Amino acid sequence: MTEDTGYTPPKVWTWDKENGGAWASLNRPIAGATHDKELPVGKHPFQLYSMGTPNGVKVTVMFEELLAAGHDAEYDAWLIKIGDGDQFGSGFVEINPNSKIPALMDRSGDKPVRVFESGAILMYLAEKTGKFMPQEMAARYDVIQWLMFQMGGIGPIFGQVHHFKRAAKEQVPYAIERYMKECLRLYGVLDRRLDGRPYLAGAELSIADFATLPWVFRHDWQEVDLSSFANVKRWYDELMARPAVQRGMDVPAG
Ligand SMILES: N[C@@H](CCC(=O)N[C@@H](CS)C(=O)NCC(=O)O)C(=O)O
Repeated sequence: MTEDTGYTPPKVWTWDKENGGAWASLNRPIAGATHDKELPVGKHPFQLYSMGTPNGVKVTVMFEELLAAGHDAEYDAWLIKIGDGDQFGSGFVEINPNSKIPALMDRSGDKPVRVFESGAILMYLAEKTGKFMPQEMAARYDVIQWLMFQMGGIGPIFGQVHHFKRAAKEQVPYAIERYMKECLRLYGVLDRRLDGRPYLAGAELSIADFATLPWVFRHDWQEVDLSSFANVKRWYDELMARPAVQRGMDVPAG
């Protein structure tokens, strides 16, 4: 049974005002570009339009790891300020109709290729370079399923934890408890998976690790004590010690 909070949802919901809270200006039920704005283009083959959020830095970690491994993965990283609404500019929406960072334009071939959704960008770069995702089918699906676990589980749930703990205009115990329980359950899944395995997909470092690390990096926001998850902590400390990971976590600033 739902408790009476004094709020009755309208029969047909319409948008008439902002909802309050730190990110209220982004929370609007409209799709498509709101203004004309071309995107800058630099000299490197890859143009990345992004910001230093967990979904953003997973791609810069991948680029920095590719460069460290000797791949031709030079990129320009352009800051898209989501708090200022840059993601609703016409040039950005042409690459990502969903108006969310990160978005990638690969200009290395005859025709430019646009890719949005951070998981798809990681797969694209892995396939293009043959790095951080194996060819053999079973091993490849070990990577893909842990990447999807991050995209469909960790990202959305940890994102709601961050929202309700740090950005919501009021503390909503029901929401915080619901998402914290699921967040801790997901840490438990990661911890069990990493028991006796160096990386999420098994023996080899992969895009599944790059996708998950930036969300675990925010354990202080979630107020999760990593020492309660010893295998996650061992994996986290090892990855965070990698110079390429450290460089990737720092670009693009914002
Ligand atoms: N599933 C998407 C999520 C991307 C996403 O939520 N990006 C956030 C920043 S982490 C964003 O751009 N928010 C802007 C908005 O909601 O308007 C992905 O992984 O690429």
